[in-house]
Amino acid sequence: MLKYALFFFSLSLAREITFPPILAQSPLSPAVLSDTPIDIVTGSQFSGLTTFARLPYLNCFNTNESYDVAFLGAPFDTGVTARPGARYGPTGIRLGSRRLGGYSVYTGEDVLDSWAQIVDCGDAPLTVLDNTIALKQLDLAHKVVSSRSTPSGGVPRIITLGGDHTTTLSALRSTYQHWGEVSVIHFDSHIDTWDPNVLGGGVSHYAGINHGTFLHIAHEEGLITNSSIHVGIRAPVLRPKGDLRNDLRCGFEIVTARDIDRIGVTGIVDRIKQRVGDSKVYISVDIDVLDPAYAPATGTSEPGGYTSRELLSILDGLHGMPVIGGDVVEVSPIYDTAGETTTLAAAQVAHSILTLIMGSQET
Ligand SMILES: [Mn+2]
Repeated sequence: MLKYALFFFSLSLAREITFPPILAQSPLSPAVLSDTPIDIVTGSQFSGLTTFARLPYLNCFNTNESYDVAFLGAPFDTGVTARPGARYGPTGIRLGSRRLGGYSVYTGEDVLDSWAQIVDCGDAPLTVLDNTIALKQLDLAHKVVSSRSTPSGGVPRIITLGGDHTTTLSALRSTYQHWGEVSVIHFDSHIDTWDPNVLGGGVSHYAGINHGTFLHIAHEEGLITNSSIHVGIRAPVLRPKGDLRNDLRCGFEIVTARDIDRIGVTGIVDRIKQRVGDSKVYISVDIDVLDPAYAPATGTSEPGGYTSRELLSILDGLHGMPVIGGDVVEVSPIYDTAGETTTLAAAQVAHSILTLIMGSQET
C-alpha cells in the first residue's frame, strides 16, 4: 500500500511540461510549419541521414534526374597490401563532412550552395567476396552514374569516396568514355604504377590488380596521358631502378614529399601546371599523402608527409584547371583518432576537389 502511495506522490511532483503550440496542432501541414517561428524544416548538421555535406541523396543507379556533380562511395578494400578497412571510408568521410559549408575565406565561394546541382549517390553495391566481380560492379556503377545528363545537357562529374586505391581504375575507365585520355594528378606517398608482375601478379592474374598497380593498368589500357604527375612521393620502391623507369614509361613525373621544403607550395603548384599543360585533369588523392600525424587512419602510412594545410593549399592553387573528376581514397576510419582527424581532412579534400571541378566549369 505504501508503495502505491509513494507512486502517486511522485506523480504529483512530476514537472508540468507545456508543449509549444506547434505540437498541439494535428495533423501538421506545410502551412502549419510555415506559420510557426520554430523551424524544423531547414535542418542542421545533425538532422536527417548522413550524406556528404548533407547533400540530397539520389539513387543514381535508378533515376532519370539530372545533376552536375555526384559523390559516389566505393566501399572496396580487398586490393590492399597492408591494413584493410577502407571499405568503411565512404561512411567515414561523410561523417567527417557534416560541418562543411559556408563561404570560404580563401575563395569567397560557397560551392555547396551555388549554381550546381550536386547529389550524393550513396555507395556502389559491391560484393565483398569476389574482387573481380566487385570491380566490374564498380565499372558499371561509374558508367551508369556518369551517363546521366547535367541540367544543361552536359556530362556530370563524379567525385569518388574510396575505398582502396584500386577503385580509381573504374573511375578512369568511365572518364575515358566521356573525355578521352586525361592527365592524372596523383597525390600519394606511393607511386602506384607497379608492374602487376612485380606487385601481386605472381600469385594469380587477378591479384595483379591492386592498389599499387592500378596506374600501370590505366596506362596499359590507354586511359591516361604521359603528362601525369605524382605529388608527395616518399615510400621506397621495390626495385632499385626498374620501378622508376616503369613509372616514367607509365607517364609520370615525381614531386617528392621533401620537395616542398625546397620549392614550397607555390613551386609545387607551378610544377604541376607545367607538367599537365592544357590537358584535362583527373585528381586522385590517396589520404596517405598526408603525414600520419594528420591522417593516421589509412592502410599504408608513411612518415614525413604533408600537413593538411599544405595539401589544401596545393589543391586550391590548381583553381581554373580543367578538372573532370576526382577521388579521395584509402581512408580506413577504424584507425582514426576520437577527434576524427583523418575523416575531417578527407572531407575537406573532397570539398576542395568539388571547388576545382566547379571552378573549371565556370571558365
Ligand atoms: Mn595509393
